[in-house]
Amino acid sequence: MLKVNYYYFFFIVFTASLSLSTTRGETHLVGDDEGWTQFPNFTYWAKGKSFHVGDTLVFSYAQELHNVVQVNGTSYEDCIMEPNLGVLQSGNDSITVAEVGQLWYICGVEDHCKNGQKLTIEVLP
Ligand SMILES: [Cu+2]
Repeated sequence: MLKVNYYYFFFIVFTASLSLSTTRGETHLVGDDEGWTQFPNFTYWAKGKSFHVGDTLVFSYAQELHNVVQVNGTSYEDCIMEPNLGVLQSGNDSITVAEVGQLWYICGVEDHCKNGQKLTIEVLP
């Protein structure tokens, strides 16, 4: 009887923590301490991380040097600034991920994207 209660208790704790983590979402500081700049490798940065709906991406950068342009996959590959998906330029931009799927971001300043200032992530449920 005692054993059964124990299992029940852990089940409750487990389910509670699970629902807590899915509703809160995780915050990812893009590029970690380096931030959103030209030279970190964002493919490397994203590797091994998982991104879920409800998570927040924070792009931190010097406002006069960079911006964040959300693009599609083709524009990402070719570094085409396609601003109709949105341009962020506050220097400290938070994006809360709302949907499952692939997301692409580039810096639209000069040739920063071609120098590697681009990030793509796959958002999981
Ligand atoms: Cu830039």
